[in-house]
Amino acid sequence: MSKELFRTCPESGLQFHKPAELLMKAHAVVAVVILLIGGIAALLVTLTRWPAVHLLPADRFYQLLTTHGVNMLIFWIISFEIAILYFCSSTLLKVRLATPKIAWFAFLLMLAGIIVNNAAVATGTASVMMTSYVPMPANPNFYLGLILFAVGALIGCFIFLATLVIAKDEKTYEGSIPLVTFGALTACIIAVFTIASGAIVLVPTWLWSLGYINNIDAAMYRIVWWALGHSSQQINVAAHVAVWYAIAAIVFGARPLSEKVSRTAFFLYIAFLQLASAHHLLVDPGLSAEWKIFNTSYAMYLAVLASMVHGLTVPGSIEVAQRAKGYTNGLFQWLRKAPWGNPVFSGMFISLVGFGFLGGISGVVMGTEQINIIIHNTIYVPGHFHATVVIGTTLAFMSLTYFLIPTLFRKQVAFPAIARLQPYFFGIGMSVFALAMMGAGTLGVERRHWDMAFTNATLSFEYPASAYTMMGIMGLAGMVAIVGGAMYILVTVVSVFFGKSVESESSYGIATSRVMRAEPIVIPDGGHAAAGKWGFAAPGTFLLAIFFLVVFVLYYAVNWKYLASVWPLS
Ligand code: HEM
Ligand SMILES: [Cu+2]
Repeated sequence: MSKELFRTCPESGLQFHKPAELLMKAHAVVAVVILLIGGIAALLVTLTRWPAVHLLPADRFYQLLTTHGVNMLIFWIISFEIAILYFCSSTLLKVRLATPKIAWFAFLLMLAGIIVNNAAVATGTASVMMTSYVPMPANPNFYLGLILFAVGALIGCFIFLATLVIAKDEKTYEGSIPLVTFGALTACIIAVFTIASGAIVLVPTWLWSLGYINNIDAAMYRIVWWALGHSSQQINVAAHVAVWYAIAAIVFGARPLSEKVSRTAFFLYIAFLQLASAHHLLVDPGLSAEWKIFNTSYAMYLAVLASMVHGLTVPGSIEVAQRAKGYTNGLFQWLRKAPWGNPVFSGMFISLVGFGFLGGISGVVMGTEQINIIIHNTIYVPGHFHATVVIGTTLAFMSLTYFLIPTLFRKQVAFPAIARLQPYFFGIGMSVFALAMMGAGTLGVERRHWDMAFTNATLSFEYPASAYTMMGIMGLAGMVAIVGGAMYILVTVVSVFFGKSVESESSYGIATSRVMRAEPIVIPDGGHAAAGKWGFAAPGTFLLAIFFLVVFVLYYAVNWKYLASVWPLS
């Protein structure tokens, strides 16, 4: 193994394999360009759903909704995830990336897929939206683009796995792989399952769109499509949870409270997520009520449990690390004294809280067979998933970017004042946006509807004025979030392409990450002397968790009560 193929980052101590580094950069740059395209579509779509503006005509609305959904949920997130997989294998394990040449081939396939798919949507002949349910037909290139992209991503997953094998062979680490890499491995395993399901559903659909197959069963399509659609969300969750752990380690030198518990929680994702796909089929005919209730109301909770474990151990480990540094006053001094001006931290923490409170609680409510019907197919649904994939995943990836700019790209973060505020604009804007959508959805406003007023419809329907207010708040908050997204793109693009290079100091004083290098951190006294109240190592986090549970139980109960009122039996 020739040494000049590696460089060591002076600030973080991370060791980059140069061919891997180039690949990570390429994937990250493509991801950000896609985010820009998805963001422009987000702006236009939001301005249309905002009743006072109602910008686009119907056909453009559905076309841009397709552009937005596919670019954001598939191309942006997965491109960034491939960069994360290469980082978590090659960089964290200090090993060469397996087969960089094939990795470039995979990159090109993904890029070709993005172009082919977007070109198909741009012609206006593939406005079938993200879910592309048959028998609604799209231009064959819509499916072909997705297939090319998926094959590229699948190759990327195998390169990640092969790199782990090389690291094990060459003994570049001791003991088991670090937790962050373990999280990435979880994401990778789920991705292989997801992409296989994608192939099973999209290849026949592509052949059908070309005329080689004359019928695809709509119900069967939905079952297999959601094996893809839901599982891919679990890739995102595993990946952004790994990013949370990484950032807790980077910023605080925090160590997970219990590695075993965290690893077990990752394993629960692999074991239970496929069953939870059933929550997308809750009103589908042909599936029994028992099947739906078992898979969503029982099996799903084991995957939810895993997220709650991570949601507890990440802030818990930060609290323990902060207390060890002397922030021991009261229950929350550790949190008040956290580096709120560092976007690596603030973005990650907003991501964690927003994902848990908004995404998590609404997800369980929606996933419960009985109360789902209150908000089924309303705008509550995008309210929920913007809390998970935007506040949870996207914001976590954004905060990681502020770490990668100095370490991977070797550039200073441009416009630090903007970077500092960015997570607040994006995170708070998105939170209000998602809550307003949930509010409007609870009042019945439909999802994916071009005109909530049903102008000139044969059967008219009047929403209460409050539904319009909610949609107005959604529009305004959406604009704040868009500004936050634009700030991110401005900072990253200017830093990476026009930024000053990093000499010896990084702009964010990023501490060396020991957990990511799988070495134990020595906190004086194991952190115990410094630790908390009432015999808890992390009492503040414990109190937050209790608060979470109370909110959770109340909201859940309110929905059952509400169900009784929307369905009067007398
Ligand atoms: C500032 C940021 C964003 C804004 C303002 C925004 C806004 C919207 C709006 C208004 C809709 C249409 C909802 C409907 O009519 O049913 C939508 C749909 C959607 N958004 Fe976003 N979004 C943003 C970011 C994102 C991101 C980062 C992702 C994914 C990572 C995402 C994924 C989706 C998906 C999958 C859909 C559904 C598309 C479909 O129905 O086929 N969005 N978004
Ligand atoms: Cu799902």
